[in-house]
Amino acid sequence: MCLNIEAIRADFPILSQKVYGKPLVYLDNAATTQKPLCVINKIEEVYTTINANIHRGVHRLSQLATESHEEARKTVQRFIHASSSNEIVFTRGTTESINLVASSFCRAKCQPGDEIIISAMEHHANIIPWQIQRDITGIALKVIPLTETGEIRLEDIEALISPKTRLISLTHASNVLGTVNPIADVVRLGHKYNIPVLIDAAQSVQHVPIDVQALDCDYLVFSSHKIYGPTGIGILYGKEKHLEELPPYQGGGEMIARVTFEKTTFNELPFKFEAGTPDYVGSAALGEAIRYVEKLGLDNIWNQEEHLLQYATEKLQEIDGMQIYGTARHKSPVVSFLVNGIHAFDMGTLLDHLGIAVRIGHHCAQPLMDALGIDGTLRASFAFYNTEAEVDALVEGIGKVRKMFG
Ligand code: 7TS
Repeated sequence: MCLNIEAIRADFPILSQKVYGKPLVYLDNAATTQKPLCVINKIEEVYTTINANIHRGVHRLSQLATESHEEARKTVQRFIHASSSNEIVFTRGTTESINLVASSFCRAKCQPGDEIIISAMEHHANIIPWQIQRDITGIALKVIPLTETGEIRLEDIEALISPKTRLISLTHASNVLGTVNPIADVVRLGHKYNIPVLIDAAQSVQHVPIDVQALDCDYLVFSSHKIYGPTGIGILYGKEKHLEELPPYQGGGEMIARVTFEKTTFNELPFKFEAGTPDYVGSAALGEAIRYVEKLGLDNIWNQEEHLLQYATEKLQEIDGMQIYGTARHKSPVVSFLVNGIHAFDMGTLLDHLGIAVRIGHHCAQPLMDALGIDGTLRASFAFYNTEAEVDALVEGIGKVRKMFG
């Protein structure tokens, strides 16, 4: 089925805005996605009808707010095909989810000298939490190198695995190169050596269906705001057997069973990892976003986005002096590029004045920039609501900027 993009765009009020008097061309979807009206309305609905702190009230509003929050957990469970809603932990986002696993996992499972494997294409969110643990626990980080096309090879991962490897933590899709990693193969490889695998799905869950049971990954993390939901909330999926074994990340209300000054026992999953008042407004809105995505269908979403990726790649390649970073066979809808002789900052600023929103810089992946030997790139990233006409506007805009630079 083909999506009716015109009708879909009407669901996103922000897309009809003008910036500097020009129609907004929003091509920064890998940073955050725009929100459909149903998500925006859900936030208002919770605040205007059922707002109350959850899990602790006998009163009606508290019960309704609790039901709404737990219903959202089930929606996430269904969406990623987890076997139990106990495996779905609400966090502040991908970053907090990885920090949670890094902190609790290293405390429970790692000795000095133990090793965690990550890749050279990771976002800082999947590097620094491990470095913090390296300084606390004495673990070592090992880094999977990239090929010329910006891909990883299973044999390179296997070569890094040692008896001291405790976890592989890998992004599903690179936020810079677009590379989609063969995560099912990586999980199989890890499990061959009894090593659990964490998947950073921040750049994939909005584009392709994910089935954590079929994939058999041990942990999977993502952010609501990149899948058309609100900011400030995200997901940690963990197999129940793993989450049972990990100690809490933060202490406070909600996460306890019994507290005395001498000793505290902790609540059951998933509440053990949810200290403090949860974002029950965000969870309801995330649930709404997921239903919106399900209604469009991830297969239809991917068809449209893959088409845009191909169209944009072809058109951009026709520009003189164009260098595209990341030419993997399987890519998410992200194109990073530089145009000879023009600094990304200048190009990004001038495109902005034409109403075109692209991201510039290192994209929170400085080690990757070092590996590429550059400071940063421009990045156009697409969502299903983008159009060929918007790609044309980008290409035309780049042409204008090139003329200005003679
Ligand atoms: N992992 C990946 C692969 C990401 O792309 C991002 C955010 C994160 C983790 C962190 O997500 P957060 O929601 O916790 O911040 N990536 C980007 C980006 O590419 N531009 O802005 C944010």
